[in-house]
Order: sequence, then structure tokens, then C-alpha cells
Amino acid sequence: MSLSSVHTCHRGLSQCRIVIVTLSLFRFLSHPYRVLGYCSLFFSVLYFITIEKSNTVHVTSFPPSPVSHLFMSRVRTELLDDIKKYQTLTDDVEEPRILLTGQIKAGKSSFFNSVNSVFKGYPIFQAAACEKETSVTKYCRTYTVTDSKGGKRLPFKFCDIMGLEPYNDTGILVKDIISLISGYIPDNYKGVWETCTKQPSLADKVHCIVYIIDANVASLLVEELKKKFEKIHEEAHRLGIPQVVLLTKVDVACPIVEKNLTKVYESRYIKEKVKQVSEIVGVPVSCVLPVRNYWCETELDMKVDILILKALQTILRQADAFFDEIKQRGTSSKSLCNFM
Ligand SMILES: Nc1nc2c(ncn2[C@@H]2O[C@H](COP(=O)(O)OP(=O)(O)O)[C@@H](O)[C@H]2O)c(=O)[nH]1
Ligand SMILES: [Mg+2]
Repeated sequence: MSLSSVHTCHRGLSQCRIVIVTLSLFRFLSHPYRVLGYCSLFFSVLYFITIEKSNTVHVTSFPPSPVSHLFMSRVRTELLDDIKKYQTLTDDVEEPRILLTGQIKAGKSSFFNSVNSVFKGYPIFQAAACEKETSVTKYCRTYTVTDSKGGKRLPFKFCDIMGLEPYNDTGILVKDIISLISGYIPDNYKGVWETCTKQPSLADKVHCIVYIIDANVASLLVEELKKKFEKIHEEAHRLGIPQVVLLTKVDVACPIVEKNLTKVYESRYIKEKVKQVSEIVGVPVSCVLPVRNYWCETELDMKVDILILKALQTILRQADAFFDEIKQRGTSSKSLCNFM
């Protein structure tokens, strides 16, 4: 029996005793006083119900920390297991290619670092966060993650590219992103993107586009940038590539969430931001995931891990939906151009 049910049982016994005493009194009362007896019975039952109600509140207000810690630990383990067991639905692709795109400093590199940290078991900052992106060289940097230090390679890879900026003089161009998602740009490619013309296979394509948007600037995005998101969304939609948004820096955006990350789904402010970016990018609200990245920590935090893992699980599920659709259509990697 759990601690809370033992507690309720004790209270229940004392309430029963009150009712029994009242009933016995009632038996010995003569007729004229029976009305008074009824009244006392009524009030004791009322008292019983009131105490029962206050009991429930008392029981649920048990110190929550050990319970929630246990619960969170289970959720985290389940998410980790689910991701480790992940296998693509097609033999043509071993590791889904996940593109991280968004404005500079939105948290693209930090998201990869966070995923890497959760699987390594300690914070690790492999991808240079806050890297200066002044170079004009387009570089599709590919990152893989291993399970624990020196462990097995996990079944996904991230493409990290330069930021998508409102104006074309800085940042990656929409046409470059379209070349990348269509499969023309290989992993870690540093050459001239325009000369890449090899016929792409399904494995060369991007299997999920992840827009990384800073929750603090979501409402300040300029029209030019929104139009770029729109163009990428249209093309991705045409190609059937799934799209997900990660709303980063939720800890900075909302003071309630900063104090307690478990409130992230309850925060009205974050809910509003989720709706806002879902409209800007054109993805359903269920595909906008609030995350808090590791960026300066020395130890892992279970609450941060859960948000990161939930985001990754959603990305992989979306990639699966893409593979499933291709399977349903009977499109093989060789005849991919027909699908595109
Ligand atoms: N507080 C907070 N800061 C973050 C978060 N994610 C990223 N950052 C900060 O934002 C800066 C830019 O992140 P970075 O990953 O380099 O962005 P990128 O340019 O999109 O790759 C980092 O130095 C971090 O300080 C987050 O979730 N919360
Ligand atoms: Mg970066």
C-alpha cells in the first residue's frame, strides 16, 4: 500500500467512528428527539464529506520532489531507449539527415551540443556555439552523435549550416537550402554548391527540416525573413519533407519557465509564442517544440534532457512519416526524381 493510501485509511477510520457514535445515540433517542438525531446524523455525514475532501487535497500536496524526480527519470529513460532503438523504415537510408536552419545565434549549434550532451552523460560543447559567421564560404557541416563516450553511433545526423538572415548579403540563400534539402550537397561539403549536380538518392536528401527560432525574437522577425521561411516551407512541402520548429531560449523568454522548466507547457507566454511561430513557418502547433539548450552548464539537468529528447523523438517520428509516405507511393531511391 502506498504512503498516501495509508494516510487516507487512518483518516477514514476516525470519520467512521464519528458516524457510528452518532448512529448509536440516535437509536436511544425517544421519538420527539428523533428530528434532532436526524440533524446530528446529517451534520456528521457533512463533516465526513468535508474532511474527505480536505484529505484529498492533503494527500496530493505531499512533497512532490521525490515523486516527480522518479517520474521524470522514467520519462527520460523511455525517451532515451526509444531513440536508441530507432530504425528508419527504409533500407535505402540508415541515418536520417536532419537540417538545422534558422537565424544566427538562434541556438542551432547549441541544440546539437545539447543532444550530444544528453547521450554522452555530461555537458559537452563540440559545435562552437556563438561562432562568428562572417565567412562567405557555404559549408554543410555534418555532426553525428554516439551513445556514451566511445559508444555506438546513433541512427541520425545533423546538418549545421550558416544562418538564414533576412537580407541576402549575409547568411545562406533560400536556393542553397533548396539544393541541400533536395540532396545535391554532400555531408561536410566545402566546395562550390552550384557545381553539385549529381543525381541525388533518397539517402542524400534531407529527411526533416528543423527551423530553430529564438522564442525572444519570434515576434520581431522581419517580413523578409518570414518570406524566406515561406519559400522554404513551400518547396519542402512540394518535396514531401517534414518540418519541425524548435523554440529555443524559453528560459530567457518567460520568468516562470526560468524558475521551473516543468512549467514550460503551462506558460501562457510560451503557448502564445508557439502559436505565433506555427503561423509564421506554416507548421502545425504540435510540430513546434519548446526547448532549452545546454550552453553554460557543468552538469546535466533531467528537465532539460526531457525537452531535448522529446524534440529529437518528434524529429525522428516526422522523418519516419516521410519514409512511410515514400514506401506507400512505392518510390524507390532510384526513381526519386519522379517523386520530386
Ligand atoms: N539561455 C539560453 N541560451 C541559449 C540557448 N540556446 C542557445 N543559447 C545561447 O545563444 C548563443 C548562440 O547559440 P548558438 O548555438 O551558437 O546559435 P547558432 O548561431 O544558431 O548556432 C549561445 O552562445 C548560447 O549562449 C537556450 O536554450 N537558453
Ligand atoms: Mg552555429
